[in-house]
Amino acid sequence: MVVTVRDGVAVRLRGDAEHSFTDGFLCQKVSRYLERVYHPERLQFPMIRVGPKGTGQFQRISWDEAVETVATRFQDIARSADGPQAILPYSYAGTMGKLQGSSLDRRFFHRLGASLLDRTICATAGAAGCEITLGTRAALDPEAVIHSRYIINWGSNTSVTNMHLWAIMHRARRHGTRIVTIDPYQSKTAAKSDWWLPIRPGTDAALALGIMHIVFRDGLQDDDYLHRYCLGADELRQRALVEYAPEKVADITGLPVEDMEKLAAEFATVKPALIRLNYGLQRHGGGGMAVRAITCLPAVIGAWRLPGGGALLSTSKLYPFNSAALERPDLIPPGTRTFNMVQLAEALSGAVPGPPVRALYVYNSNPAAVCPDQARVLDGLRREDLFTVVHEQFQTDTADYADILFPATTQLEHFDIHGSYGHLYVQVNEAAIAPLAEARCNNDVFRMLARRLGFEKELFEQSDEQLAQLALQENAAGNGAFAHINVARLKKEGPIRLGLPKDYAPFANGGFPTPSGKCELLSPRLAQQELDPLPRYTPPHEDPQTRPDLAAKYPLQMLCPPSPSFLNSTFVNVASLRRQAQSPSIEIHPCDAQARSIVDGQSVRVFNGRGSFRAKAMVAETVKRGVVVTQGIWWNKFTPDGVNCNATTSTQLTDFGAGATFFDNLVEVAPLD
Ligand SMILES: Nc1nc2c(c(=O)[nH]1)N[C@H]1C(S)=C(S)[C@@H](COP(=O)(O)OP(=O)(O)OC[C@H]3O[C@@H](n4cnc5c(=O)[nH]c(N)nc54)[C@H](O)[C@@H]3O)O[C@H]1N2
Ligand SMILES: Nc1nc2c(c(=O)[nH]1)N[C@H]1C(S)=C(S)[C@@H](COP(=O)(O)OP(=O)(O)OC[C@H]3O[C@@H](n4cnc5c(=O)[nH]c(N)nc54)[C@H](O)[C@@H]3O)O[C@H]1N2
Ligand SMILES: [Mo]
Repeated sequence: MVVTVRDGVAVRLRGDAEHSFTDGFLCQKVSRYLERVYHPERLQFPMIRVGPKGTGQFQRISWDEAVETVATRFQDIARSADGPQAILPYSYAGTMGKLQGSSLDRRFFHRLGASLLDRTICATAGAAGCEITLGTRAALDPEAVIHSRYIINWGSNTSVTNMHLWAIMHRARRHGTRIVTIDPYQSKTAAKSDWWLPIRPGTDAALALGIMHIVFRDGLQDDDYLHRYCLGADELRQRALVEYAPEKVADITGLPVEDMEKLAAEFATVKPALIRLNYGLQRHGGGGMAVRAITCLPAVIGAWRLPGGGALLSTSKLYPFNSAALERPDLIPPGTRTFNMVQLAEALSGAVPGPPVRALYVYNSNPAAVCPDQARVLDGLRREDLFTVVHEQFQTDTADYADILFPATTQLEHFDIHGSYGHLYVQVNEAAIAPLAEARCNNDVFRMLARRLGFEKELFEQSDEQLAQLALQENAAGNGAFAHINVARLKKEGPIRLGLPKDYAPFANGGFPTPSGKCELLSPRLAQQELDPLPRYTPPHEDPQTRPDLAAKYPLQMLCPPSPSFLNSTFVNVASLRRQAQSPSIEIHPCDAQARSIVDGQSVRVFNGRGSFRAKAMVAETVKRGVVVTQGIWWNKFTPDGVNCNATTSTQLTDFGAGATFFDNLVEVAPLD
C-alpha cells in the first residue's frame, strides 16, 4: 500500500504499482482501509469495564492505570497456587506482520510462564498433511503459474481470497490454460472457471485416490519421476487400484464417473498441471489426510518437473525468518501446558487438566466471533472470575467482554516487516501517520508490561527496527534467500524478492525435505506411529454416509467460508462493506428448500445440537443438494439475533495438525414466520 499523507493525515491509499506481484491492485476490502483507520468508532483510550460482563460498558482510564491493573493481576495470579499457567494469551491473524504478530508478545508470555497457545484455527491441518508427503508446505513460484496449462482450484476460492494469483491464472488462460474448480459451492471462482466439479464436502481424499486409480490403470503416471524421487509408488498404486475404483469414489464424492475419468485424463496429460489447493478442503475431520493425498498427485504424474507444475498451498516456509530469535521459545518453562485455540470453549470451561484459566489476554483476534461452538465460548467469556484483557482497534464482540480494553494501532500507524504466504517478496511496513489518539502497537504494550514486571531489559528494550534486523538473520534451515535483503534496502527500495531463481520449481529434481529425501507416498513416519502409511479417505466427523443417526436430525452439510466483503471478522464494521454483504444468508438447493417449504428471501433458522442462528434463505443451484452455504464471519452484534454461524460449528479437530473443522457441520434449516 502506498499512502499519501498531508499535514499528518492519510488522505489517499492505493496499491503499490511497483510491486511486481500485486501490480498496484488492492482487494475491495483493503482499498477501504482508510475507512477503518479514521472510523468514528476507533478505540482511542484505555478503558475499564463498568457494567456487567459482556455488556460493553467502559470508562476511560490512563495507560499507567491500565498497565498497572493488568500487571498487578498477572503478578497475583503468577504468585498464587495456580501459578502463571492460569494466564492464557490468545492471538491470531489481526496483523500477520512478523513483529506485531509474533515477537515480543511471545517473549513476554514465555518469560511470564503463561500457558502456551497452539495456533490451529486456520492452517495446521494442511501444514501437517503437506509435511507428511513433501516434508514441507506445498509451494512453487506463484509467478510461474503463468506457465501452467491446466489449473485445478481445489477447495480454493482463488478469485476472492487470493485475487493476485487469480490475475495470473487469468492471464495464463489467454494462452489456452483450462481452469477447473473443485468445490461443493459455486463460489465466484467456480462460476468463472471453465469447469465446476461440485464435490460432496470432506471427500477430497477419495477423489484424489480415484484420480490415481485412473492414472495408474491407464498408464499415465510418470514412472521415471516415481522411481527416482518417490517412496512407495508400488504400494500407492496397489491401494489406488484395489480400493478406489471410480464407481466407489463416485458414491463417496457425489461426482459422476465420467467427470472423474475426464478430470484424471486431462490432469495427467496437459502439462504443466497445477493444483492450487487451499483451506476450504482442510476444515473437515479428514482434512489433514485430504491434503496428504492431494499433494501426492503431482509426483505421480511428474508435474513438479516443469515451472508452473505441482501443487501450491503456501509459500510461507520459503521465508527463512528467524522466528526463534524473535519469539525466544527457550524462555518457556519446561512442562508448560498448551491450549488448542480452536477449543477456547473447553479452555474456559475448565475441561483441560491443570489450573483453571483465570486471565485471558486477547490481541490480533476476535474469538467471540471467529471461534467454533460460540455459545460455550461466550459462556466462558462471561465468567465473573475470568480477568480478560483485549487489545483492539474496535469494540468487537470480544472487546465487549473485556475487563481492560487497550486501543491498538492500525497498519498505517506502526512499523513491521512482512513475508507472505502467497508470493515471494519481503517488505517493510513503515508507519505513515502517528498513532491515533492514545493507540499503541502490540509490541509497545508488551514493553510497558515487561517494564512494570521488571523483566530483563535486553529482552524487551529492543526497537521494532532492531527486531526486524533479527528477523532477517536466517534461521538454521536458511537457504540464502535473505542474503541480499536488509532493513535499510527494504526501506529504500520497497518489496524485494527472495533470493530464489526465476520460475522457482523446488522439486523439479526431487530433493524433498523428508527424512528419506523423497516424496513420501508411503510414510515410514506414519508407519512408526502405527498409523496407515498410505493416503486414504477419512470421512468427516459429521457425514450423512457414516453418521445416519445425526443426519436424521440434521441432514444438511453446512459450509461457512468468509464473505468476499470481509477479512474473516475484520471490516464487518465498515458500513460500505457491510452494506455490500447485506445480511447473513444461507444458500440452499431448490429441492432442499421445497422439501422444507422455504422460499427465496425468507427468514430461516439454521440449527443443530450446538446452537442456531437466523439467516435469509437464498434458494439457488449454487450449492449441491444436501449442502448449504452461509458466508461469514459476521460480528454477532450486526446480526438479526446476535449470533453468527459459529453458533453451530464444532470444536472437533482434524485428523492431523489438530486443526479447526468449521465446514464439517451438520445442520437443519427451518422457515421462520
Ligand atoms: N476476501 C477475503 N479473502 C481472504 C480471507 C477473507 O476472509 N476474505 N481470509 C484469508 C484467510 S485467513 C484464509 S485462511 C484464506 C482462505 O482461502 P480459501 O481456502 O480460498 O477460502 P475459503 O472460502 O475458506 O474456502 C475455499 C472454498 O473451499 C470450499 N470448500 C469447503 N469445504 C470443501 C471441501 O470439503 N472440499 C472442497 N473441494 N472445497 C471445499 C468452500 O466452499 C470455499 O469456496 O483466505 C484469505 N483471503
Ligand atoms: N465460521 C468460520 N469461522 C472462521 C473461519 C471461517 O471460514 N468460517 N475462518 C477461520 C480462519 S481461516 C481464520 S485465519 C480465523 C481468523 O480469526 P482472527 O485472527 O480472530 O481474525 P479477524 O476476525 O480478522 O480478527 C482480527 C482482529 O484483530 C484486530 N487487529 C488488527 N490489527 C491489529 C493489531 O495490530 N493489534 C491488535 N491488538 N489487534 C489488531 C482486528 O481489529 C480484528 O478485530 O477465523 C477462523 N474462523
Ligand atoms: Mo485463515
